[in-house]
Amino acid sequence: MAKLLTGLKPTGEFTLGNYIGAIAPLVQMQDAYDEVYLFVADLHALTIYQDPTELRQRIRKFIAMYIACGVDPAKTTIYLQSENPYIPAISWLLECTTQFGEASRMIQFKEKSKKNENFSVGLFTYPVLMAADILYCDTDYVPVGIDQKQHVELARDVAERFNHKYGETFRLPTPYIAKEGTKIKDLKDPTKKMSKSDENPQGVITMFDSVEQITKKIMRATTDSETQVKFDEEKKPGISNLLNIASVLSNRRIEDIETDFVGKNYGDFKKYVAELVSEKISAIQQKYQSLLESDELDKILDKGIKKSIALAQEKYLEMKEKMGIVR
Ligand code: ATP
Ligand code: LTN
Repeated sequence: MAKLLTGLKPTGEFTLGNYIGAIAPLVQMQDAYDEVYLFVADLHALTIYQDPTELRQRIRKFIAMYIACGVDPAKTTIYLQSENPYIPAISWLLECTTQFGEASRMIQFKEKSKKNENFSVGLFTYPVLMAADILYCDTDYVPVGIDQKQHVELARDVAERFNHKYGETFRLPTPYIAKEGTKIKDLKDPTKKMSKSDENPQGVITMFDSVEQITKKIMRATTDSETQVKFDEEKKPGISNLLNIASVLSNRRIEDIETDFVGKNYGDFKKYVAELVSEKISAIQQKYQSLLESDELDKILDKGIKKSIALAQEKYLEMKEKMGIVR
């Protein structure tokens, strides 16, 4: 009974990086697992202030986008994290099993707290809430981008500690990284991650961009002063990033794509990548539009949350009992 679970924060637009790092691997694997869970991590979004009107719209957009990207609601349980009241309750029990020191080592916290002078306590406890998301339903694998690997490992450590202290309660989760090192980089600054909360939209492709926008962004992507289309993340981060994107979207090996462009210039290569990305995103957008307007989404979410609550309630009661908080 192998299980798979992942979630995305509805902060900013859904990016090509999110699609490649988290959703595409889940779509590929959804048939191979007995149970698959995918949720919108709306409680996680609150760790950094979000405009409530925008957040409300975005949550629905994310759900429609999941399904448009190929997540099948018949196979995958789709839900909103905030509609399950047992998840924050489990998170509290886990906070008391997590060491301050280990939580302090989280790189994302260090980076985000540096950027934000008045950061919230939630930004610090965020990985424990994530551990609750992962552990309540005994997930085996968590498909995430490489930046989230440390958080999944924390969930595993906390689960192990809980099992050791209170008896076998949780399955130990493993991060599933789609392809070693697949971290889609910003098109303008290919040394950093393509991120939805980025200030410069020119470096970020969102799943809502038009063909014109996609083409413009890719044609203007930062490259280097050489001419050879070759994968070399150190010396040619821009070209390597475009090769990564092209390889994932075309399901072809990087070496084969390199061979196609021997003797050609960066412009030809960029045009190829722009066409691949545009084709993929346009097809997804067509499905997305029709979903957004249908009441199908509510039915899917109602079904998903019912299953999620039943599992979380059971786990919460088991944890409480084992920890000694009973009447
Ligand atoms: P933020 O910029 O607000 O931190 P984000 O764009 O990093 O947001 P998340 O919600 O943190 O997005 O990530 C959702 C999932 O997408 C995670 O599994 C994350 O690892 C993955 N992901 C995000 N950006 C990329 C990227 N550039 N390449 C590969 N995977 C990514
Ligand atoms: N922290 C993740 C989103 C997230 C998640 C999860 C991913 C919240 N809970 C559980 C996988 C499993 C992020 O920022 N991308």
